[in-house]
Amino acid sequence: MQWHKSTCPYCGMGCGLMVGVEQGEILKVRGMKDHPVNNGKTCALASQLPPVFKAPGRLTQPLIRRHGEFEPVTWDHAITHVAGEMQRIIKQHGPNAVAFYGGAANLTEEYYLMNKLMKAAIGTNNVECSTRLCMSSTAAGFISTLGVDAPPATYADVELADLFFIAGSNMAISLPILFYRIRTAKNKNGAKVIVVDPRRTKTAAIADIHLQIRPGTDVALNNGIAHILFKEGFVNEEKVQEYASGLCDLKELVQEYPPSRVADITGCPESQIVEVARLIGKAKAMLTFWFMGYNHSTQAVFKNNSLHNLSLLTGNFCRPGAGPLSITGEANALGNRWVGALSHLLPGARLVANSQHRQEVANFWNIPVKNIQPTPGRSILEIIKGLHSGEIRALWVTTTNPAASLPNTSWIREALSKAELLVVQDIYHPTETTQLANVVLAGAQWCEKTGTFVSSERRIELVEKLIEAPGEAKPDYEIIWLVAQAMGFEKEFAYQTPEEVFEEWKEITRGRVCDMTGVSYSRLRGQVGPQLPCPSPDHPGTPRLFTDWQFPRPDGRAALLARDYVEPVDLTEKEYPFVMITGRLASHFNTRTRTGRSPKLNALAPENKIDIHPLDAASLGIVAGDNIEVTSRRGSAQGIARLTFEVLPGNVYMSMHFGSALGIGEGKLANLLSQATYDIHSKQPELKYNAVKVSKVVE
Ligand SMILES: Nc1nc2c(c(=O)[nH]1)N[C@H]1C(S)=C(S)[C@@H](COP(=O)(O)OP(=O)(O)OC[C@H]3O[C@@H](n4cnc5c(=O)[nH]c(N)nc54)[C@H](O)[C@@H]3O)O[C@H]1N2
Ligand SMILES: Nc1nc2c(c(=O)[nH]1)N[C@H]1C(S)=C(S)[C@@H](COP(=O)(O)OP(=O)(O)OC[C@H]3O[C@@H](n4cnc5c(=O)[nH]c(N)nc54)[C@H](O)[C@@H]3O)O[C@H]1N2
Ligand code: SF4
Ligand SMILES: [Mo]
Repeated sequence: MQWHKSTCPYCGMGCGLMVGVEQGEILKVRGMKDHPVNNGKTCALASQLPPVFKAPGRLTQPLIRRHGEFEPVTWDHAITHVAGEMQRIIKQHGPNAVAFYGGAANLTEEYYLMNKLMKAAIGTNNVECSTRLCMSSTAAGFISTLGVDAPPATYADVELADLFFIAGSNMAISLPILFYRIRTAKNKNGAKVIVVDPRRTKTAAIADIHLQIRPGTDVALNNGIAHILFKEGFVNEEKVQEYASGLCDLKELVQEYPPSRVADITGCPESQIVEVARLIGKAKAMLTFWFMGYNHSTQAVFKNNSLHNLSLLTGNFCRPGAGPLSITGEANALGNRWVGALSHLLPGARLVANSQHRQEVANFWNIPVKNIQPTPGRSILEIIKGLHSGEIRALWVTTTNPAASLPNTSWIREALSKAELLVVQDIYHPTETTQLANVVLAGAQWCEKTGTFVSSERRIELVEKLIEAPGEAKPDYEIIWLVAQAMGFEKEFAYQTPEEVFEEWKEITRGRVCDMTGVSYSRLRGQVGPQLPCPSPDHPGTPRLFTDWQFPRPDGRAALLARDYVEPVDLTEKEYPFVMITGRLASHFNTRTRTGRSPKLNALAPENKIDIHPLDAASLGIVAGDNIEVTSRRGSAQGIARLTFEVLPGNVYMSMHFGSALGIGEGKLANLLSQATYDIHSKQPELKYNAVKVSKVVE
C-alpha cells in the first residue's frame, strides 16, 4: 500500500491525514504523525472515510430529468444544456435571475472560478455558500470587532492558555481533536475550563464550571460578566483604551446587567456568574471558543461581539495563549470566506460594497468596474425567497444539500421545485436535493481531484488527486470551467489544471490578510502547509495576527461593542411550550450523505432520537423508546424518545442528520420544524431555537 499526505475533508480543524492507496483504491485513512494539528490522531469520521468512495449511490455520469424521470446523458449534452438554459434565463430576466449555492467543502479554486463566472462574467453577486449557515456570524463578528474577517489565534495557543471559555460548542463530538488537546492541557497544566451550553454535553463533562444557560441568552450572560469585570476592578481602562474604542459606551450598557438580572434571564445562578467573571479577570491567558450555539441565532453577531469584549477588556488578545480561537465548521470554510464565496464578498477578503475593493478586483480581472454590481447579492434565504417570487429562475448547487440543511424544509423544497433550472452537482444520487433537480452533475470528491483548503487556524494545505473518480465523474472545477466556456467565456476560462487557477487567484491575495503569494502547489506537496499570511516563498507563515495590537479599523483600534440582549424570535407560548435545540452527533456529519454510507458509523446512530427531560416525559406520559412527535409552527418530525437529564426541563434536542434520502423514511428531519428567520447582521439563520410541542405518537 502507498501512503500519501492529505487533509481531512470533514470539519475545519484541518487534521493531517495519511491515505493508504492500493491498486487505485483507498483502503485506509489514518492521522499524520508529527502534523502540528493532530499528531497522528483522527476522529472516527476520518478513519471511516474509505467506504464513502465505492458506496452505493455514487454518481458516475450526468443526468437530465425528462418527463419526470432522470436519464443519463453525455457530458457534452449536459454542459451545453446547462450553459444554454443559463443564457436563456439571463437574456429573458437579467443576470440577477440566476444564482449559485455551494458548500464550504468546495476547494478554494472552485469558488474562485465560480466568483469569476458569476460576479465578473455574468455580472451578478448571487454567489452563496453553506458557510452562510455556519460561519457568516463569526465573519461578521470579526469584521465589526477587528475590521477584517481574520481569526487571530492558533491551535498552539491551547497548550499555553490557563483558561478556556467554550460557549455553544460541543467540541467533544464536533471537534474531537481540539477537545483532546484541551483536555490534555487541562490535565497537564491545570488550566480551567468554563463551558456555556444549555445541555449537559460531553464537553461540559470536563468543565470546572458549566453554565447551563437558557438557550438564546448568551449576550445577557456576556454583558453580565463584563459588568462584574468593571465593578471588581479587573479592567485596566486606560490601557484598554489604547487598543480598543467604545469603552465608555460598553461600560454604560453593562451597568444594566447586574448579576441578579442576568441570573433571571439566563437561568444561571448569580454566584456562578460572579465566579466565572473572577476566573476570567484573574486568568493569565484565556482562549475563547464559540460555535453553532452562538452562530445559529438571531443574535449571533452580538453573541460574537459580546464575547470578544471579554477578551479585549482583560487583555486576553493577540498574545501567546490568549485570544478568540475561531473554529470553522467545514473543511474549507475559511478558504471560501477569503475567496469571496458569499454574496457580499469579493476575492482576497474584500467586500462588494467597498468601491476600492471593487476597483482592485476589476483591474485584476481586466474588466470595467461597472461590470461588478456595487451592492451585495442575495443571501441563500433571499435566494429561496426569490425562487418563490419568480425573481430567481435558475439555481446551480454544488457540494451542499439544501433540501436537508436549510431551515423550514417544506418551504425550501417548494422553492427548489419552482426553479426553471435547478442544477445539482453532487457525488451521490439520490440526495434530498438531487431528487428535486432538473440536471444532476456527477462530481469527483476529495482524493479524486486536486486543490487547496484553508483550516480554522489559517493553515493552507494541498489535497491531491490520489485515485480516479468513478465512471465519468468530473472535478467540480472542471465542470465550472466547461460551463463557463460553453457560455462564451472561452478566453477567461481557458484553464487546464487547478494549479493554473491557484496561480491566478493567489496574486489577488497579495498584501491582504490571506496573502498566499509565497505558496505554490510544489511547496505544499507532501508537506504541512504554512499559516497565512505567507507573502514569500521563504516566509515560514504567520501563527498569530495583530501581535502589534494594530487593527485594520479607521483609528487602528479594535472595537468594544455595546450590544443589548434581545429575546429569540420564535418564542414559546401555551400551544408551543418547549424549546427545540438542534445540533450534531459524533458519528454523523451534516446531512449524512457520506457517514450514512459507512456501516460502522451508521450502526452507532441508525435512527433519529429526541432528547427530553424525564420530568417533561412523565407529564406527557412518554417513556424511553416511545415514538414521539415534535411539532412547530412550520411542521412536525418524529423520533425515538431518549429520556435524559442532559437537557433542561422545557427543552428538547434533536440532531440535524436524518433526512429521508438514505431510506429511513420521511418525517425525521429537524429542519421540517425550524424557522427561516435570521440575524440581520450576518443573514445567518436561527437553527437552534424553535418553539415546539411534543406528543406521543399513537401507533
Ligand atoms: N461529528 C460531527 N462533527 C462535526 C459536524 C457533524 O455534523 N458531526 N459538523 C461540523 C460543522 S459543519 C460544524 S458547524 C460544527 C458544529 O459544531 P458544534 O457547534 O459544536 O455543534 P452543534 O451540536 O451544532 O451545537 C453546539 C452546541 O450549542 C448548544 N447551544 C444551543 N443553543 C445555544 C445557546 O443559545 N447558547 C449556547 N451557549 N449554546 C447553545 C447546543 O446544545 C450544542 O451542544 O461541527 C463540525 N464537526
Ligand atoms: N437544524 C439544523 N440545520 C443545520 C445545522 C444545525 O445545527 N441544525 N447546521 C448547519 C451547518 S453548521 C451547516 S455547515 C450546514 C451543512 O449543510 P450541507 O452543506 O447541506 O451538508 P453536507 O451534508 O455537508 O452537504 C455536502 C454535500 O456535498 C456532497 N459532496 C461532498 N463532497 C463533494 C464534492 O467534492 N463535490 C460535490 N459536487 N459534492 C460533494 C455530499 O454528498 C453532500 O450532499 O447545515 C446547517 N443546517
Ligand atoms: S477532528 Fe475534524 S479534521 Fe480532525 S479528523 Fe475529525 S473530522 Fe477530520
Ligand atoms: Mo457548519
